[in-house]
Amino acid sequence: MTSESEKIHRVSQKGMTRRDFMKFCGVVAGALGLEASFGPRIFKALASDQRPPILWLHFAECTGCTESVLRTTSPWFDELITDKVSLDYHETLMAAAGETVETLLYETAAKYAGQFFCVVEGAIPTANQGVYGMIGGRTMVSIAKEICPKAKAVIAIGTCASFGGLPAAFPNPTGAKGVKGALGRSFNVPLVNLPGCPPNPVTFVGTLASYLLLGKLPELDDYARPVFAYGKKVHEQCPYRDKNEDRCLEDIGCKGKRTFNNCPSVKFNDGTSWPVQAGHPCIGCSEPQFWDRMTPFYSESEGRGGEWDD
Ligand code: FSX
Ligand code: F3S
Repeated sequence: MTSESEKIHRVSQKGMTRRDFMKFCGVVAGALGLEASFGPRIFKALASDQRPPILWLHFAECTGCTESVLRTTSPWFDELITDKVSLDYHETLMAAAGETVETLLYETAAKYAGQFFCVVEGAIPTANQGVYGMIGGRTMVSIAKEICPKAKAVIAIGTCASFGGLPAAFPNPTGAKGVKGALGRSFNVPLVNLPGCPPNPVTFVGTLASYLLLGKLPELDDYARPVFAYGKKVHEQCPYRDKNEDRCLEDIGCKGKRTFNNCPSVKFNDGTSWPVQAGHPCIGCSEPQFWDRMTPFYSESEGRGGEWDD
């Protein structure tokens, strides 16, 4: 076990002071819609030793969601996974591979049934019994059906895992679906969708911090998205929304009016920037079917519908 002072020392070694860490906790509190005074409580929760086990499954995706979370500089992802949570399985980050770790996945899921968080990254191909997505000789859909129902909660990270995303774009030959769509109506484990292609790492950390702090998952909307992050449209928070403001990008296809996300307020890369600030229209990456509904990206017109099942 690591004492709080050791953790602060470790953070300092990486050039992050206690003050920076406290500031980050204030950012998480802000993202969660809590008063700044909750910052110290979040600090305490993140510095505790509760360490909920996490099994992280990779399915049909680009690994951008993991890359996004790896940019969680405050706390750094390695610190988050070693000190704050117990990441027991993550194919991209594990040094080991092969049968040994496959066995570990199923053994850990059985041992911690009802206690672990299952993070799913990527869509799940379902056409032809799921044969278009295989890992270690098993279909992704069969892996998901074995592991997800044993979890305390499933966090679908990214638009692919939430709604199908790019793999589900028309004509979707692999029958790719998000977690809920692939596992069916009988799947009744609490599910949190964190869409975004990729999602904001603060939203992921905020979801975990919310659980560590309050002992429950955050309030969710009808699409199972946390209200603290997806309660407002991008347009509502956009500093350039005045049409007379030269920076408004609606004429070149900005989808901020149809997209729920916290990008303008939380931003990316430790609050450095977000797509519109960088001069690019919002392409609605966190919405269901965005590759079909939000394209063409550089036009105000609405694209095709396409099939989407949760
Ligand atoms: Fe999807 Fe994640 Fe887009 Fe990529 O892995 S949400 S394609 S950025 O990253 O699943
Ligand atoms: Fe995606 Fe639009 Fe934010 S493109 S990253 S939801 S500004």
